[in-house]
Amino acid sequence: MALLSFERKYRVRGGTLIGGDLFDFWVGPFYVGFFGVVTLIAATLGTLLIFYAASQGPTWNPLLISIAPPDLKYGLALAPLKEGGFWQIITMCALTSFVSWALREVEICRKLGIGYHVPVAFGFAIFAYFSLVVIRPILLGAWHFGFPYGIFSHLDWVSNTGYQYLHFHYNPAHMLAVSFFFTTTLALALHGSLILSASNPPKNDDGTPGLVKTPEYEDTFFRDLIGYSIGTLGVHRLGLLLALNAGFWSAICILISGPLWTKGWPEWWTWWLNLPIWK
Ligand code: UQ2
Repeated sequence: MALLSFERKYRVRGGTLIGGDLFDFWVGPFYVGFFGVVTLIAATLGTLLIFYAASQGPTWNPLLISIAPPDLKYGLALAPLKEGGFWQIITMCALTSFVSWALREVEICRKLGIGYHVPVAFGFAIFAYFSLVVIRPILLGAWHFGFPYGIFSHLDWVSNTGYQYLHFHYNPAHMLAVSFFFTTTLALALHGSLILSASNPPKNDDGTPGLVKTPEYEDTFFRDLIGYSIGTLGVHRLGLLLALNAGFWSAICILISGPLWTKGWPEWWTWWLNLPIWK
């Protein structure tokens, strides 16, 4: 089915969570919906606030602009705008816009009658951000512990927070997250290259285009190589599992740093080093 006739067939009324028919329309290629309106308002307001807060700061250098969270003394209270209040409102705009975006994805899934895998996956990314700027600051008792919104300043925050625990690579949840990130890139490299090898094969000897190959060729490649093929559906299940775990353990590794473990992460491993079996 051609793209346009497919869209005509599936651009159907209904599936909305809120607003009924009121926002159930498209602008050009984009489905709007109640959550499209909310996303647009929150993202625009947040972006304008970033620019306004930046205008109150000492620089327009894009690398150096930084909108910082409140001082420790404000605890979990609202702070004056120029002392972290901008950061607080920008954070609320960001979260509102991310969650609305996810719910707009849900409405599109409902219209199409497909699963909620994409919004669920995006939910893991939102959870990671939410962990950094809401859950961990609340557990530590102050918005101060959120990260600053600036290019260099957020890098400084990551480095300083890492060194606060002496060597963040010894954080077991961080180890899991990094391993999942690496395995995700391995899986996508294998999958992307395998798909291209079969769907965009070399030219024939006479210069005519090579024939697109079936999934059996993909299975056979990996069966010849390692005696196992995970399959065309399985590789996507694996990819989603790996990617979601990367985000999930990233969130866990920062949530346990401070709220659960305040010493250096290398010291956490003493339980293992002191197991009686080594004696
Ligand atoms: C596969 C398959 C695909 C793939 C890939 C594999 C036909 C098109 C990449 C091979 C993947 C395997 C064996 C899993 C590797 C495990 C990890 C943890 C990276 O079999 O089926 O479909 O794209």
